[in-house]
This record gives sequence, C-alpha cells and structure tokens, in this order.
Amino acid sequence: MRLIDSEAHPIDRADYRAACRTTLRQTGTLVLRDFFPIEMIDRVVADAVAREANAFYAESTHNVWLTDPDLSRPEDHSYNRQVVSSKGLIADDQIPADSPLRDVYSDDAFRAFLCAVLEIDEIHPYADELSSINVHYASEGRELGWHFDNSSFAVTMLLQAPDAGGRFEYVPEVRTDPAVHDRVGAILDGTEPVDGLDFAPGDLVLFRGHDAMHRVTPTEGPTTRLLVVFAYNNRPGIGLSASALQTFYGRIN
Ligand SMILES: O=C(O)CCC(=O)C(=O)O
Ligand SMILES: [Fe+2]
Repeated sequence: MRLIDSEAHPIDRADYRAACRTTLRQTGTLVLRDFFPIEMIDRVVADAVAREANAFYAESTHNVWLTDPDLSRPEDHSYNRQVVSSKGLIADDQIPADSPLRDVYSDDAFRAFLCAVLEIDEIHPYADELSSINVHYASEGRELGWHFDNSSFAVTMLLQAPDAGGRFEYVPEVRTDPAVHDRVGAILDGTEPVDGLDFAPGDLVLFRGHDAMHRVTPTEGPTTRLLVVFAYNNRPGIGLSASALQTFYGRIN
C-alpha cells in the first residue's frame, strides 16, 4: 500500500524540506495537505472504529502543565487552575501488527524528513510499549483541555473529522514568555485571542506543542473525531515513567 503521496510531497528533496522547516520555524505549526493517500486513511479508520470500545479514558481534570497542583500558590495560579480532558485513546500495543501506521512510523524516508524539518539529528521510538503510536477518540461532547505537551514536538494525522467542533486551537510560544502565568490565565478566561488550525483527514500536522498552549474543542454531532499521534524522541531509550503510563493509559504494560 502506498503510504505517502510523494508526488505532492517530495519529502526527499532539500528544497521541499527547507520550505517546510521555514514554515514550522515561523509559525510553530506545519500542515501538509493530503500527505497520506485516502486508501491508507480508509483502512486505518476501519481498524480504529473497530477498537473504539477498548479506548481508555483517563481521569479528566489537569492543569495546563500536566503537573500536580501547587497548593502553596493562589487558587487562580496557572498551576492550580484545572481544565477538563475527556477524550479516550488506544495505546501502541493495541494497534494491529499489520497496520499501515506502523509502516509510516518506522519508514526511514519519513523519519529523515521529520529530522530535517524539526531540526533534530536523531529520531527514536519510545522505549515503553504504549507511547509510540496512539489513536485518540473524541465522541460527541468529548474534548482535550488546554495544555502544553511534555515532548518538544508533535506529529499527528486526523483520521476522521467530527460534524462540527473538535477544533484545534493554539497560542504559540506562551511557555517561553516571561508573562506566562498571566497569559495562561487570560487564555483560560477567553480574554486573549487564540488561533485555530484547520486540517482534514490525511493531512500531516507538525506542531511545537511544548511551547504553544493548545486544546481541542468539544466534538459536536454523532461523528467521533479520530486522530493518530506519532510520538518520537530525539534520544534512544526514553520511555514514560510508570506513574506517567498509569496516568495516561491506566496501566503500565
Ligand atoms: O488532537 C489533536 O489534534 C491534538 C492532540 C494533542 O494535543 C496531544 O495529544 O497532546
Ligand atoms: Fe498536545
């Protein structure tokens, strides 16, 4: 099966890589339209829909930092304000062995392209059994609350768009701003404007989610929002701690 539309997206070419790198540098995001062929998406959607009943739903409130609250600080401090996340997911070990997602994830040309665009020298899978490839499920009313990612970059592909809602919203470079705590408050209060990123099934999306505060709004309508996260590290042998695995997946293996 063809994995990538390499005519529209010549990922081996230096000029194409340079253009992608520039966009990511300037905006913190990169959307490559119709990167994955529709036959591939259809197949992965069918696999994902068949596994929706196995999705895990984590405890649903957290702060934007994904850390424990700090009770020595005021209630309205960014460490203490809680947001809701109600989406579910399946972990890497629940993705079928013959899924095209595994071929994409381990494809040398795809990895070399990611290194070039993300400006990293190496790219490695997670050392634990759960984190590398995940499928996220947001059925009607479910959402992903405002947060900063722990990893420095994110690589995602939408599989199925909801009828409405499920919008990816972000504000670049909040974490690195000296006024970060005030800005987190303003974004949570809805008084600082946010950007939306439009992407469709089959688009490849890269974003700097470590520094950009971002969320996905609640799904509206009966169609579940389905999204794949390809998670990598720039060093070998890195896995989530047992407590992080327990939080994100409800189990450690
Ligand atoms: O669902 C999305 O589009 C973004 C997912 C995300 O931000 C995350 O998994 O941390
Ligand atoms: Fe995120």
